[in-house]
Amino acid sequence: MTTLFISDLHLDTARPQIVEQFLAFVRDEAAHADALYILGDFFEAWIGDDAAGELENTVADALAALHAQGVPVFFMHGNRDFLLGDAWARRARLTILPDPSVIEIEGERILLMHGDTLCTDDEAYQAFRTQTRDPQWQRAFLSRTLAERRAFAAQARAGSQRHTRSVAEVITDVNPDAVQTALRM
Ligand SMILES: [Mn+2]
Repeated sequence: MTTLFISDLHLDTARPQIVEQFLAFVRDEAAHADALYILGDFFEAWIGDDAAGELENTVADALAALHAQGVPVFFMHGNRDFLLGDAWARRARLTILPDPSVIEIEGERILLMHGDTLCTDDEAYQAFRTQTRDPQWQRAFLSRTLAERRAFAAQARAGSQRHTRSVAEVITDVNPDAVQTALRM
């Protein structure tokens, strides 16, 4: 039994070697696994399934091929690709899991999280997270033009970089108590 877990690949057209490594990983390793779990920030950014380009299509094809070979693929949203939706999930033949999820492998319970919910001291981020995970906010955002969405994403990324630089790491990192509480679930 081999279950594979990956996260934070931040796939991006700007870094084709990571995309190549992922495709090789699917071909050489994941193809022989019992399941593949992708735990968020798979993509550097995601502004809507309708914005999928060559990179996203190539990755969808690779995952769909994996599914066709009998390897189930699960995906959990990260803080970058939280807008990855049902349309792309269907195309890539993956199952979206809620964050957190508890799975069981060989009798052992395993807690799956992306981890950003554990950064409880970072109030600015948690406020942003609450806003952007709201279905109504997401509907409104996804109804905007691609150019508007790209501009928002660039702004959010710049704001996030400024925030990470200006706030102590102890604030932006996970809170130890939140980790303890999560592990007791
Ligand atoms: Mn992340």
